[in-house]
Amino acid sequence: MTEDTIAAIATPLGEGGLAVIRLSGANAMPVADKCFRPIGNLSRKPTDAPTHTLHYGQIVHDACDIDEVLLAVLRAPRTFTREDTVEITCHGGLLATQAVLKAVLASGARSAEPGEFTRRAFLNGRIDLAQAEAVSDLIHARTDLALAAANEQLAGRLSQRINQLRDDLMHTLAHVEAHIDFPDEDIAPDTMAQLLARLDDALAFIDELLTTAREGQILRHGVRAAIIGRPNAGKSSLLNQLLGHDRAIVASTAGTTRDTIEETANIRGIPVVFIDTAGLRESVNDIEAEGIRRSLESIAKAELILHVLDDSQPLTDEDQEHLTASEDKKRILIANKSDLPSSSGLSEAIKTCCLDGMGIEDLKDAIRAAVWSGDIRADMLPVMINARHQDALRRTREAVEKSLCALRGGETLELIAMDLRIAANAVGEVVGKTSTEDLLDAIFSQFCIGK
Ligand SMILES: Nc1nc2c(ncn2[C@@H]2O[C@H](COP(=O)(O)OP(=O)(O)OP(=O)(O)O)[C@@H](O)[C@H]2O)c(=O)[nH]1
Ligand SMILES: [Mg+2]
Repeated sequence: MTEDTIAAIATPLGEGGLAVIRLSGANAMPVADKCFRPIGNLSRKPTDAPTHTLHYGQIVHDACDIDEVLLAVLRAPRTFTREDTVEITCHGGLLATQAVLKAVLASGARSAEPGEFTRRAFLNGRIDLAQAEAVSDLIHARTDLALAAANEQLAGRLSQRINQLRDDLMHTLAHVEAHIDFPDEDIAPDTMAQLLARLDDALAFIDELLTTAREGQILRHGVRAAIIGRPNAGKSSLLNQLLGHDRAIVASTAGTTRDTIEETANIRGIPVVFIDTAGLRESVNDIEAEGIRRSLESIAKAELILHVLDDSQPLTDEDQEHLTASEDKKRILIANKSDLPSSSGLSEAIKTCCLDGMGIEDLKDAIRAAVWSGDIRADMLPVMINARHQDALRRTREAVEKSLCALRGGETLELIAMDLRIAANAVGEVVGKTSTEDLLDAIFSQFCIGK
């Protein structure tokens, strides 16, 4: 497979000033030769061009001129894939770009699979698996914080820590194996203490990494926050304030919102998916009843509840009921309509006025504080593991714990070595030191074509 020369459009499909078509593989230059006619004294045909140079010319197909382009010649190994690479910058627009790609494919390249460029970068040792995943995170990042975390991972911050952990485990394994070779000698007490201490350290370190999983999940997928409360409390007004534009219909009629409305906003760097819901009450008609059923479903699925209460009126029995119902959930109470005289008796609520945005900034701080735990150590901030890393690290932890128990319990060294090997393999999965085709397929198929 990696013998082929692959090609794809690397820029988003649609209308744009320019688009880039990327080719990678051993035959990238000869393939490009066939469809590129250099123009002017300074331009060369790709096979004759020095590396990292740019050439002006025409893409031709079946003796027809297709597009006027700039063609970059990038020779291995100083390229993203570590293979010979050609990047053709052509005119944007769906048809023009596709015509250039067609000419390239007709010259002997194959269409790239999703993520295949990045997969080659991984297979050729340019980046490890955690870094490859960071490329995808980078593309999909929805906030500056998510982008920063993806960049740190791409720069290898997570990989460094994972490699360190794996090295430590391998070191301990080597130590244990050395003793297996000399069965007559017992492990000296101070050596034993050292081994135990090392494994304890490894466990503590794995736990540190695992604490970043929730935040890692949040940065990649966002947090779901349901805006709930009785009709007319100001839920839709609050959604509009949080988004900064009028998304939902606001009206003085109770029961205005029927269907749930979902919108994502960047709240202090965290992608938050807000769900505006139908006001909760004993419903009087079918449509509203269905809306309320959906509200309850959203509440069940949300990680965070924003409970909007009307500060200008006394709390009703229904309000109390809903307060009790969401007691076990992470929630923020909002005393809205605080421009009017207060009569709700709410003390621990954030006061807002959705007519002028008063209190919205405080609410954003509270949302961040509620979903972003403060327990991540400062030096762990560049590290935000994903669900796959979490799974591998949990298995690592389990195996390290087993080997610790076995060591303490005086089990045979073979057994301890076996657990340590399982641990080292599991942690190696994070950076792709141990990986299967299936795993790679699963990861890279989530990429877009051209990446
Ligand atoms: N005085 C005052 N009125 C507000 C405030 N926030 C919302 N309102 C008004 O309250 C009414 C209801 O607002 P909505 O945002 O539609 O309330 P809701 O909770 O979405 O209502 P339903 O969709 O019917 O459940 C509208 O007339 C708003 O203008 C506020 O902070 N102060
Ligand atoms: Mg509403």
